[in-house]
Amino acid sequence: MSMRERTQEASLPTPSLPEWEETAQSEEREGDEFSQSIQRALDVLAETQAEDGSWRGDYGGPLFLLPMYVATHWLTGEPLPESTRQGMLQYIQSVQNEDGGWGLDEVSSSLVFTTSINYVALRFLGASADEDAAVRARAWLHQHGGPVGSASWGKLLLAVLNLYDYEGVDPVQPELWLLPKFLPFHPTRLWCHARMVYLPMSYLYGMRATQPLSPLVEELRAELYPQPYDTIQWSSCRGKVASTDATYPRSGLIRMAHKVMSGYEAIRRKSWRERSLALTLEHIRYEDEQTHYICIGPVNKVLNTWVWHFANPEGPELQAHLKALPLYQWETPNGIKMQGYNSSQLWDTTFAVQAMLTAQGHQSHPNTYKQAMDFIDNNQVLEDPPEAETYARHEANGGWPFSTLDHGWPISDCTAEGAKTVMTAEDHTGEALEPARLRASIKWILGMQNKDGGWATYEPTRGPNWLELLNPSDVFGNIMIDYSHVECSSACIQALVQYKDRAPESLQKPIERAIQRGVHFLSQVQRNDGAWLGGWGVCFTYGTWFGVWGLLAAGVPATDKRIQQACEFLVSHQRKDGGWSESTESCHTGHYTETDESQPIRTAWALMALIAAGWKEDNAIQQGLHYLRHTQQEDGTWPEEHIAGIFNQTCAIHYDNYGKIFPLWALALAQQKTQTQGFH
Ligand code: LAN
Repeated sequence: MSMRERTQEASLPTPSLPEWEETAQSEEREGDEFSQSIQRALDVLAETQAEDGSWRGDYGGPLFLLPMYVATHWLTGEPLPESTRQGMLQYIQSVQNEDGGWGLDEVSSSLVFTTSINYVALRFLGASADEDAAVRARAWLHQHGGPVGSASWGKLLLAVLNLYDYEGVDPVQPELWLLPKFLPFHPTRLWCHARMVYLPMSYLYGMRATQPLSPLVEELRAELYPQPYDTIQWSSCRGKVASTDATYPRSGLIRMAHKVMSGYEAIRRKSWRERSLALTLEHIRYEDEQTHYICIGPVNKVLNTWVWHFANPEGPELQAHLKALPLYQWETPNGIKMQGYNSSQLWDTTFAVQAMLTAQGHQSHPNTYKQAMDFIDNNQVLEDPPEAETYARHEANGGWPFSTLDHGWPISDCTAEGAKTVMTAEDHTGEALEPARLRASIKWILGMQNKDGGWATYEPTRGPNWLELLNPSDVFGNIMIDYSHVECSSACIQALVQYKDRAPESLQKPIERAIQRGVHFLSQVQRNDGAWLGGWGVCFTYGTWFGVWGLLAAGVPATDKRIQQACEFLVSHQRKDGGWSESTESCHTGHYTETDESQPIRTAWALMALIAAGWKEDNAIQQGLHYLRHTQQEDGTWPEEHIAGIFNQTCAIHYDNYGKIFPLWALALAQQKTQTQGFH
């Protein structure tokens, strides 16, 4: 049965004994409408493309970021423009929970950590302590014991602001960087994001960086705590975490490590501290310079700025940091927030182009297509970091980053999607990326494969799994080492498969082997119910889309049990209206959980898996397409949906452009399948 027939079946009541001509006409109408949906979605992409050829969008969501941004201006005395100040105030108030607190992200329940620092930010931005938002926040905070129960990051941030005593901060010492490199817990073994966050933290802790007291700080000390500030027994606050903040209760090992480190802190040698501060500052400088002061992520961006404020307040480093800070700002109708990265531009653009190519959008929207390709072309990393070994950097030549070349840290799946995009573009248009550059990207992918056959994010895994027992964050899961992920692995397999026919003889074998090992990894991490758990998108629909595409690309037949089970899993969660509605809760609990309504992006992910697998049962594809077509709005967009991204199992993050890309891609894929091979 063709897709048109099936779509018609889902969307129209079956006529009793239709004349064949009538059927043919209505099929044609359906087909036209289908094409129109695709055209309208392509128009939206064209209309929303940024000048540099990429797509930019809201990449916010975590609620610990903006307070850090605001505090940077407070610390350095650099004034915020008035409209920015107001926009930030508006945003903080718009994401306050009904109970008066703030969650880890825009959709989660209140934590002491984020409530404390958002409260401080409100006051730094000029809100008075008597305002309703502040009164409600204080009530929540006092009920939960005040900042002494904050997750660890909150305590350190408050300590720098002189709103918490360093005696009550669990130690994070710069001397760890002086340890021999072969130790499995040497900082260079950590996931680069954890490494780059704890690096400036250890500097600030090591020098006990503290802002001088001021009248507002005195007021805040009185407002934040349920008890008088001077009566707090700080050393007993170490290790204390309120139940709201103890998402990952501390292991015996980290408790023991903290005890040892506290013991060391009492007897430490001055010269070791000085040496380690100098060494960590050198690493911080390197990271700043390599990333043009953008830094690998939002947290180390702010913390590195703070480091320079204390280390060299009049120096050029602080100025360079302040200049780059607004790259993290994003304005929404709800006010101004700080984003989770300097943008998601490269990542979104590779998907947008792949969706366009599937929809033949390079023909209907040639300028949009060309500019997007230029962006991808201009943002490939073409050199390795200097002195990579000294600074524990993995090679980078050939990789693509998540945001921009200036940021510069390449990532496995961003590189794979970049490579896939340029190869698919070549297949469609004949225009190719310079072969040496494409080859470099593939070699980089090959060099990133882990021993388990999978791919992690920025670096091959460097440390043992048990390092997770030393996770001191309280609120984030899986941050200690760079783990292999289904998404990264699938994307890398797809890129390698696509490259195989273009590969020089010398690379044929290594590529073939890497693909087989990758397939082994994907099979290993598939769950018994057929699903894959996504790490970076919500959640099973996202992970399963990647799992299925990875296996299919590697030549696993659609009839294989692994693919069949994955499809059955997806179909078993399809709703009556044809859509899928998975919620962020799935990522926290590991069980498929739904929101109140179907969501276009999740629906597109599930459909893309089913369509690629040629799923025949239950009219599932037709109903899904029907849902997508009928939820598309007049202007070609889909209604805004629940937050679609996640990281470290707990924190939700917006991927604004996904709503423009994935429904389009799913529709285009369905149309392409009909045209090329009949639907099945
Ligand atoms: C990101 C953003 C991109 C994302 C994808 C490329 C989508 C993914 O497939 C691999 C992982 C990656 C690179 C990723 C990892 C975690 C990040 C960097 C983030 C979600 C953006 C912000 C987050 C970072 C860790 C936030 C700071 C918090 C810490 C716990 C250190």
